[in-house]
Amino acid sequence: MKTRAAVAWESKKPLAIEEIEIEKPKEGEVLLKVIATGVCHTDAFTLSGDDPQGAFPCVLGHEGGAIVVECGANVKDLKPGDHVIPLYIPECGNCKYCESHKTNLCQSISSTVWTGYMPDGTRRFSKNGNPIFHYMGCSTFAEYTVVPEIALAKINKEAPLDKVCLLGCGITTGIGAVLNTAKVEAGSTVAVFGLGGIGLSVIQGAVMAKAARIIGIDINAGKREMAKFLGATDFINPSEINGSISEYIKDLTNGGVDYSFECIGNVHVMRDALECTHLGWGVSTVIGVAGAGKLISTRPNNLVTGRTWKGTAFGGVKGRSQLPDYVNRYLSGEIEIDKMITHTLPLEEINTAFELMHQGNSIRSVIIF
Ligand code: NAD
Ligand code: AHE
Ligand code: ZN
Ligand code: ZN
Repeated sequence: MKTRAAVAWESKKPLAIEEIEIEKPKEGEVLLKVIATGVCHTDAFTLSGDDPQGAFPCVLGHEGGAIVVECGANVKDLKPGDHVIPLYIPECGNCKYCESHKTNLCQSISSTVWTGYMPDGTRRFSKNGNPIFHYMGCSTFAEYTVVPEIALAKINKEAPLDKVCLLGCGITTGIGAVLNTAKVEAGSTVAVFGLGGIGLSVIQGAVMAKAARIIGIDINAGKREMAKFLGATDFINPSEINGSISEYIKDLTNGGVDYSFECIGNVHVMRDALECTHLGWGVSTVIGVAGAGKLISTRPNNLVTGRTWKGTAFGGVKGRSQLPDYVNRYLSGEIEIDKMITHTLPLEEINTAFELMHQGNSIRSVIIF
């Protein structure tokens, strides 16, 4: 069949709205009608050409809300009409990672999902007989997409898909980083570097964890208002201070914060985020994704003296078993999504969503099909 899609034919070029072919779902796979999708900075990162695993041409997008249209053979727990959120980290339930409570990084299809293939090593998208790569196993910038059942979280049908699509990445990642990865305790001091969809969701998570002081840091002064609305107690614009931001934060917090989060993808800021944590117990969590060849560094003594450097993918959330509860927590008013959506655009205007992100004029844009 045919589907409308925003195709990334090559890196650094705007997406092209095209009609492309999509094959029927094969064994264990599900055909979805995507209702809405967010645009995450990771889509822009891959489109920039900096992603060592980026494969072109591809259909980007990984923050979707969708309805099941058709199930391939041996699909066990889904049926047409079910509402789902595609997962870039699946949950097969059987691998040693799924069996461990220490990680959400199911590895059952990792050899294909990150390089743009379906688990059987083939692709479902094509144009004029030429195959097009999938992206993060989701490819939500297409009206119809095919996703393995193990990479679909079935969610409450009452939830608006044009809102809870953001739980497919940004909001869940930020909240989960605080609650699952860093495990912030009540009364803690927290620094959040970068206040986009991820950093603002870290602030939400820090409020849930009852952090006493939440310091938001962004070079875009326009982020102050939303940071404060969500619960930040302080806002710092690094371009307005003299000297090092880590020293500035240490002075402000009587020796450093208990927890910090890097939500940008800048290796220099990752270092600042580690170095602004408190001697003896500070924990810094890397969320931002950095390009090929980028490395982090700090003086080892910063770790010898009791700081911990951590990282998180999708906030440590196991998608099929834990994401449905995030949806319900949105429905009960516990998680803020609506105010994070600054723009709602049709697929034809998806390039505007990337421009708004690069200009710092959006938090999240949601594309409606
Ligand atoms: P975004 O573009 O919406 O937000 C980034 C923010 O960082 C912007 O507000 C920008 O002004 C700010 N910023 C840029 N440089 C800065 C600096 N030097 N100091 C302070 N602030 C600065 O991006 P996003 O969608 O929130 O994503 C943030 C990062 O998280 C990206 O690298 C993305 O790829 C990554 N990410 C990781 C995961 C994961 O699972 N680990 C999930 C989603 C996104
Ligand atoms: N291809 C990239 C990987 C980037 C990355 O770390 N992705 C995150 C999700 S970002 C969502 O917005 C992730 O979940 N990673 C898990 C994994 O196994 O890589 C690169 O840098 O190589
Ligand atoms: Zn993302
Ligand atoms: Zn698994």
